[in-house]
Amino acid sequence: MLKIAIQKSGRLHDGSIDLLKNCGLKISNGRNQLMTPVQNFDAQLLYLRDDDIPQYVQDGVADIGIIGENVLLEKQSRVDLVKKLGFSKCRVSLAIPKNDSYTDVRFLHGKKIATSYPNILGAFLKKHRVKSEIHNISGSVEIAPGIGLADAIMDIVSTGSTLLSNGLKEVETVLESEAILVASQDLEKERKNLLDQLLFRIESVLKARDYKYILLNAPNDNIQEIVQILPGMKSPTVLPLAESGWSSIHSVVSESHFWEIIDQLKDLGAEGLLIVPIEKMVL
Ligand code: PRT
Ligand code: ZN
Repeated sequence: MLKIAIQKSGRLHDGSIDLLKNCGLKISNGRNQLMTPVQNFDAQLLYLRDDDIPQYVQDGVADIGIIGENVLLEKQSRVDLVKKLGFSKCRVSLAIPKNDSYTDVRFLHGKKIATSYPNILGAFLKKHRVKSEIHNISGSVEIAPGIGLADAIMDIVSTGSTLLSNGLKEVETVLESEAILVASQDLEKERKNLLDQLLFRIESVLKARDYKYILLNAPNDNIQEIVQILPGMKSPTVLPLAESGWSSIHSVVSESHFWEIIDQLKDLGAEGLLIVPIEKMVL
């Protein structure tokens, strides 16, 4: 039995549930429950506060967990980072009042900085040999400069609108973060096998999220050139169309690559492009 800890409610909850469901696990969303069994996989879900998950995994109360990388770095728990999961992306940044002029990190010397991430901030200041006063506060960090509690803050930023509406500007990115899968460092064999099975599924789901299935029609004269820029998993499939002189080409491309080559494809006479999501991808 593998015990999987996820956030009970908050920004990581839905992404964690979606990922596990996409891996084929039958689960309920855990409203009003601490623990639910997975019906079709030898696992149990524990619903916890995200801050508690690293410690529970370290202590073996849970075997694996999904948390933000920022939380792992702050807690400094002895757990393994198994996989970056690509959702709940954010950054931990330093921000100062928008009218203050900032040159570089030396600005922070002797200043008061409010944050909920004192360890991450301490390490950053040490690296840059800056001495500041760290104010550890647990919520609403962004109001600290406005009420005279601090000269700067370090907090999570996603769109930047919280900083903007509090009259602050972002001046340094200290850390890029996303949801990660962590595991206990001493999993017994049976649990390690279950983790490997789950990880295989997670990797198939994550690969599929990055890639799209592409179908397009092209004049036969340009097939060679189109195939060159559309490599596919092995090589693209080319099927004749009912209209002579034309073929349908099918392939798999990463979404970012697709946007890079779209103009080239059109210049080569490609028509009727369809981009279709892929659910799972096993290579
Ligand atoms: O109750 P529990 O302790 O479990 O949850 P929590 O309140 O501690 O955490 P939660 O749910 O807010 O966030 C969980 C994780 O989501 C964080 O640890 C990050 O890894 C990740 N994440 C992604 C974020 C954001 N985006 C985010 N925007 N966490 C917080 N924010 C907050 C931020 O603190 C700030 O107040 O959103 C505001 C900034 O957002 P923008 O869009 O205005 O820049
Ligand atoms: Zn939390």
